Amino acid sequence: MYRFLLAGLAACTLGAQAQAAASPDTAPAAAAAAATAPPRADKEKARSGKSAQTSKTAKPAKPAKASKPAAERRMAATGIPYRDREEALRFADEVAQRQGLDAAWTRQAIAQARQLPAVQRLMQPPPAGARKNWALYRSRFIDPVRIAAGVRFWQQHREALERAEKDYGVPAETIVGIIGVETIYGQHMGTFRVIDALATLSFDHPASHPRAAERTAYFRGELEQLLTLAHRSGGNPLEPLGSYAGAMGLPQFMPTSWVRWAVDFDGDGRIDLRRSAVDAIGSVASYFKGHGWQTGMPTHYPVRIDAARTDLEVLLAPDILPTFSVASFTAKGAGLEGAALQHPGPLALVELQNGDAPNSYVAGTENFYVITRYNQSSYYAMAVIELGSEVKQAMARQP
Ligand SMILES: [Ca+2]
Repeated sequence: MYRFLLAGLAACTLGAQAQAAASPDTAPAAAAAAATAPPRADKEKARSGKSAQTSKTAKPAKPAKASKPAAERRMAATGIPYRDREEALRFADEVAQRQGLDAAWTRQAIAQARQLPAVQRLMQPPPAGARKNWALYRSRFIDPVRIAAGVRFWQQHREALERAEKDYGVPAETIVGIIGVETIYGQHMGTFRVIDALATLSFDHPASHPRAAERTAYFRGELEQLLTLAHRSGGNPLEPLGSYAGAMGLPQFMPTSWVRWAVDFDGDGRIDLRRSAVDAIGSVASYFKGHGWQTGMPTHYPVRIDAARTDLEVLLAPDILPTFSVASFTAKGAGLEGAALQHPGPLALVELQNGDAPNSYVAGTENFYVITRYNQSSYYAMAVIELGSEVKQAMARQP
């Protein structure tokens, strides 16, 4: 069903799409559903499979009354088409004009997109003020079942992982960590129609979200890209399935990321991130390389924090953006040792809250920051790193 996207890719100039740096590029798993876990409010990362089930089984927020006609009840359960929404149809016209598409075609596509109450519910921001909980967040992604699936994935795709590391400099364990956290190696890729998810978030994003306006603009950009890809390749924009945020395939790429970073890594002439694990592997590596991954650089180092003398206020001010030289970092009371003392680039002090327990800290490098370009969350990045590491260790124990 993604064949059309490849043709779309062929028609597009790679790199022509501006990557929205502040936007969630992909929409993986866990955070939104976890009120205590999500480090930021912008995590549409509820487990895609879980949300998919939700979409199938959840009742609409206001169930239709029994007296309503059957068609209306069905509509409430499956979503209201955008065919009567002037704003949505105007958007279809604008996309047609901007992208040089057939306006009747874009209108027809948008008219068949549906507003999904489940998507709106899943996109609600977590309650403000809740302490985050790294230990809880970690436990959602790192467990024996997911580690075992990671070992099987690594064994099955060893050649592609090695080739990705050679071509892009991104270690196998990082790629294995991403695909495991995102979809458990393809087990939960989402069952929402991508056009429904993107239309709902473009025209009916929950207004209560603190960044609703910015995110509406972001999702409109993604919807525009979906339509453009489908139109240029003669594909059906209603076909692709994905998460409730519109992310697709094993690596949960959004349409703009697909256009810009996805690669045909198995060489069959098309890009298929849903059925080709090899394409997914190459595409994740390509994404990281494109976001500045540096070959051989660790993602983080242990750090010693001393409440009496570490200047946390200054060290935490830049958040996860690596800012401090080793000398500056240690002068502010963040203790490093061994290889960390020789680290050539800037570091960030990464704080992970543990609910009521003491915080955890690591010294994040520029490669740690690159992982957060996949999902802007230090908790997400640590989960990816630790899952990859656990799978790697389990691989080493294999006979
Ligand atoms: Ca391919």
